[in-house]
Amino acid sequence: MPQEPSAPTQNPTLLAWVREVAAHTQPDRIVWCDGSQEEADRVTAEMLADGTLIALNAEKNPNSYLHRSHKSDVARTEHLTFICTETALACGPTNNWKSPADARKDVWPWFEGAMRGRTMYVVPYIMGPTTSPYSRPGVEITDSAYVVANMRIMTRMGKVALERIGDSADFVRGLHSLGDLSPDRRAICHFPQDRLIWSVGSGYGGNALLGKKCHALRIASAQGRDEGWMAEHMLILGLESPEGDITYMGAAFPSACGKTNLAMMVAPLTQQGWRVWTVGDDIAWMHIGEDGQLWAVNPEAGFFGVAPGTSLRTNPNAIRTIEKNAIFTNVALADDNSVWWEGLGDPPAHLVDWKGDDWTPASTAPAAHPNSRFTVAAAQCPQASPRMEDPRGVPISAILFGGRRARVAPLVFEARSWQHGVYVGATVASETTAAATGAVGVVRRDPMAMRPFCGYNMGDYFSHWLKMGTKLTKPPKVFHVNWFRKGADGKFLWPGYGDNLRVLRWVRGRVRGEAKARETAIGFVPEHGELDLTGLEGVDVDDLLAVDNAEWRSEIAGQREFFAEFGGTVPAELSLELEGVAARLG
Ligand code: GTP
Ligand code: SPV
Ligand code: MN
Repeated sequence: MPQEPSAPTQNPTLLAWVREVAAHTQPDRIVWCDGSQEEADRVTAEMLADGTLIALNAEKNPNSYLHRSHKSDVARTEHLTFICTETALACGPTNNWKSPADARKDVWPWFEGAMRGRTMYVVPYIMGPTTSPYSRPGVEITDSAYVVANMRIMTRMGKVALERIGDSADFVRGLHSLGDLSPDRRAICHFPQDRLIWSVGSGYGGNALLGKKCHALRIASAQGRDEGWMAEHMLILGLESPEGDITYMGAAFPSACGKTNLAMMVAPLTQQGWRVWTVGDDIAWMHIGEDGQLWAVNPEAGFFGVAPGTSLRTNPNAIRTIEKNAIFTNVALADDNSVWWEGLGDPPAHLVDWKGDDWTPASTAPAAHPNSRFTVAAAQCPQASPRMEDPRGVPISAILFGGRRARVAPLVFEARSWQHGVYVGATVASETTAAATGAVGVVRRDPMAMRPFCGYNMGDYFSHWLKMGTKLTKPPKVFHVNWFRKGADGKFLWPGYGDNLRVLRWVRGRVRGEAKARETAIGFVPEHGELDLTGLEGVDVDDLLAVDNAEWRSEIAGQREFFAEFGGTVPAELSLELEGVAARLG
């Protein structure tokens, strides 16, 4: 057993857990993280010394670093992610189930001695604005210095969190070890009833930064069900009009389907006077306010954003945000120690790719991993909303669901009601992306973009959505968008990125009762001429808004099959909405 340093807390629950974990994992040393600059400098220096980090060009990327993760550990591993409830029914058909007893039998032994020769970091953190009543603390124990550095950016970490926890036992416990990084001994287990997470065998993103998907979505969604609030895979943005009013919206798109980009969007020149304020880019915690509206806070303090596709043209705000103090993971390294990824611009004649091998423009494999990412403080975003730290959050007037659909889903449509909107969210389908391991480009159902992140049976989750709606006197209007529709030539029909503002303007218009719509079988689409297309050339908006009844009839068949997988836990209201659409399609 290592010598226990004088712990900066007397919290009996926390001390007992740290002791129990140390006895089992047997680290060489225990470090309690305080979140100070001095500590960050020390941890960074250690990672530079052992090769975990590579320092980037001090002029082009000041105070920024590159990390290359293990080649078999580059994305979330959904097939190794488990919800450990007593019954399989509580977990539901969209999650992998492991009983708590089986988790203790199968996974706990992988932690035994796992931290030998390593440092065990105790990382207290807060998800949510420091003084918000909606914020929730957690403690992650990890043997990865990279995780510590990322958690410092992504959460309010250290002393401030320990103070918030005080002597309370009410904090989420997350145990993380790199283990031997073998996919054969990798598991990410969630125990919603115990507010506990075990993650072993991966050092990457959502598998390892336990405050993010594990706590702020899987555990928090179960907590929200119990306590009457919602934890969602949503960006939060404020759309400011030339008149100065701001409409706040939440948008749930599956992983790598455009949340960061929409949240940070810069309006095209032809849309002068409009601007978007970023409140969050990945997760929203939403509560019912005393005014009967839905209020959202961003539980995170940073962005863990997809690098490929990010450029001055597509997302100038992101480029400015990552100019300094950033950690890049699995991007390519140029000869001058600056970073590069597909979509950034023309590649230099030589690069070192994400695996550490030489790369030239003649190489066939991508230089940056398709799921390579940047970690950066949200406050560095030039359009960071002044409300980002508001303890009450922001009032949400519209919720957007969306996915990547080459066909079927039009550019935008509005749901008929909250209940119809819950059905629209529950039946979202999207092509899979590199954000998780497995095949890319396969259409699957991803309800509310939460399929990989819901900590309980999604049928019950749909009921929770319906129940929240009955308590809202002013529920947000619900929309579905699709930036990814393709033409017969296989090219995107819509320019996307900043031009998505045109769709947000119509959404605002609908919220305010100003914009006109036309009814279709699936919902309301913009009336002709209602989308401002000034300055856009060669965009066939009729094609983009088309609702093909034949395509939708087979879509409905797929939705019925999906609901049937739940064996009766899908609320009757949603089947009613489904059959309503089917009837209107004829
Ligand atoms: P997670 O962090 O995985 O939850 O993803 P995200 O939803 O925040 O996705 P992000 O905004 O990082 O976008 C993922 C990829 O989609 C990037 O390569 C973007 O360049 C691309 N993308 C984003 N918005 C658009 C768009 O409007 N049109 C097109 N064609 N591509 C887009
Ligand atoms: C996602 O996959 O939705 C992400 C990245 O936001 S990760 O943190 O790896 O989950
Ligand atoms: Mn995400």
